[in-house]
Amino acid sequence: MSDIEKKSIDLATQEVLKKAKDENIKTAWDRLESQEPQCGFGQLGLCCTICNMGPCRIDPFGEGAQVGVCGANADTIAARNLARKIAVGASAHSDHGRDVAYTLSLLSEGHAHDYEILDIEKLKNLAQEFGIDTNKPAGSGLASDSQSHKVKEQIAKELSKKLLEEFGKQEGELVFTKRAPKKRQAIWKKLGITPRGIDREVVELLHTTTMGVDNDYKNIINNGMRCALSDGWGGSMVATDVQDIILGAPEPIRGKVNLGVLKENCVNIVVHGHEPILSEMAVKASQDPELIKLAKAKGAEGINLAGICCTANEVLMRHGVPVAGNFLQQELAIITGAVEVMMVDVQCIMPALQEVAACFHTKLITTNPKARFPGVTHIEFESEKAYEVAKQIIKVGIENFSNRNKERVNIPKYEMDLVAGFTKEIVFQILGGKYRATYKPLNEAIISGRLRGLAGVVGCNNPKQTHDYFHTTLVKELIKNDILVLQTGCSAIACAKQGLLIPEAAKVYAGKGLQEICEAVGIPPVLHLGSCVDNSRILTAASYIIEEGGLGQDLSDIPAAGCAPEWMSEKAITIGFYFVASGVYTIFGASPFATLGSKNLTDYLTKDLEGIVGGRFEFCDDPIKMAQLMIEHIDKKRKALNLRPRMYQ
Ligand code: SF4
Ligand code: MSK
Repeated sequence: MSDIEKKSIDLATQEVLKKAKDENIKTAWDRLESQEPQCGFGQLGLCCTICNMGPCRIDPFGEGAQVGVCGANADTIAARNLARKIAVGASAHSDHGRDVAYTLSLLSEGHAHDYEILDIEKLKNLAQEFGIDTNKPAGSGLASDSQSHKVKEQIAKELSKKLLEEFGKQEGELVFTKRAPKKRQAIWKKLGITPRGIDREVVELLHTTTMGVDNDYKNIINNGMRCALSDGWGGSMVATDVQDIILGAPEPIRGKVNLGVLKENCVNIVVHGHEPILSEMAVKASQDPELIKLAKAKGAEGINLAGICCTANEVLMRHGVPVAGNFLQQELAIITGAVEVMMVDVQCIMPALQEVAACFHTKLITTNPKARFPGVTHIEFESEKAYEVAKQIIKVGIENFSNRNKERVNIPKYEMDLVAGFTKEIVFQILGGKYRATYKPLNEAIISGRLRGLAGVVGCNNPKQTHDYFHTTLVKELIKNDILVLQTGCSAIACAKQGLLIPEAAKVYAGKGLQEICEAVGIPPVLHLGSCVDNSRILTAASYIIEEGGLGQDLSDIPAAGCAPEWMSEKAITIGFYFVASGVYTIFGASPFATLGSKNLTDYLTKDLEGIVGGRFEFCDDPIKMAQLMIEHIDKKRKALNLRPRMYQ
């Protein structure tokens, strides 16, 4: 295996990495090498920088210091480090949710003219969930759609107010927690981890993990779980549901993936980050006849929009916009030499992009006041003039087309088809038919053993692991064993590139039972549910499964497991914690988890939690072993439910 093959299994990535090497352009893999050996104390979670008496570190061999200056031991330090990552991850997703809810508020007041309420049914359902009467009171004088219904803007106004209150709530619990099965709600209540206001949970976790507050590692983790739940059943759910309302709920849609989606003769605009509110407008602007005309006048054949990371997943799910790549391909997209503009919003945007872009004609454009680079063009997004901003950015790309050095363009000829856009509602419809939407066929498939179980495989890439290898090897092994895989984020992009997200993949890779289901309903064996915040769709879908009946009373009863095989982001830690706290057995991949320096904490996470919340963590660095562990867990749950074994061996 060559050095480049060790870096990535993806042929497009390998090709561009060769180009980067030839042209002496550094990427994340090179920078990782220059960091090695990475700090062992940091890897073990044993370094503390919380106060200015430190930094302190605990000797993992038991010979040197076993406590910091303040007296904190390995358990406290490792637990605090981990909990702070949960708080950061929750803040990122939840701040995204807040911004989307705020856009809904502006829209309801007539200030965000470029958006409209596209999913009225979802708006009404959500309003009812929040106790808003969608009928106008008799004699209220409110303008109405019909005799008795409030206009959608009025509902949106009341709803956005309630949603925004979820962030600052001082009393009571998050409304979305009621979506969980009753038994799960009771577990949270008993443990005192039902999340309250989203901001409150983040702030409280930061408070209790500062110097001299919470010193009990178990208590720190319990508070961490409550904070994580405020993301999964709070901020992320707000983001997902409100985006569906104002951008439209996704439906299964075909698309293309990998660097080959960049077009040699077009102006290439790449959107990257997480929040789709602006990129949605970029999609519209890229189809603007006036801009297409301008692009043609500059010698291009047209405007080609493509995405990276989760912003890509969002515009793919709703419009079929091609995906240029996942996290580790952001620099590579620029290194193709064919990108006129990379416009970024927030999260997962490497600071290195500025330097890589400077090697080419590519203009890096920041759009969010929260995420800027020194010296980089900033065109600020405002909901009130979203389309105008999107047009302005695309114009920059068009003007930049003539600066492209054709000699340096090298777009790898690799692209793959995929189907995305599976939501909890769509699964209902596909499986139950339009007029009798139900999860019954899914539950029955699991009960009968045709389907062995379900798996959620999510998360990032990490240059410490062979790019995409863990995601695809694990997922292939799971579907071979009749496990239907639900995916989000960069993991979905990884598997899509290997052809696992097309219905035809079932025949090639899936076990007989899963194959029968995929063929009967025309779905791929791996379902793409969206971006990282859309992990909330998995939680709600799992709750529907319990509601449908036959698979236990609680989320922890379902024959299901989760995994983040190539994770890197703090957000992945938060997602892991809200899955575990919701009762899901969850495996984290090879990169060292910042807990291992404390045996007590590691045991608590990987053993004790199962008896407390029904889910637990596992750390594993081999994708086949990960699959075996997930299958063992799924079989254990089947046995507990008294289900017959798998239909086909
Ligand atoms: Fe050291 Fe304690 Fe301060 Fe951490 S909080 S840096 S362990 S003195
Ligand atoms: S983008 S959080 S690298 S999945 Fe959601 Fe990908 Fe991980 Fe960012």
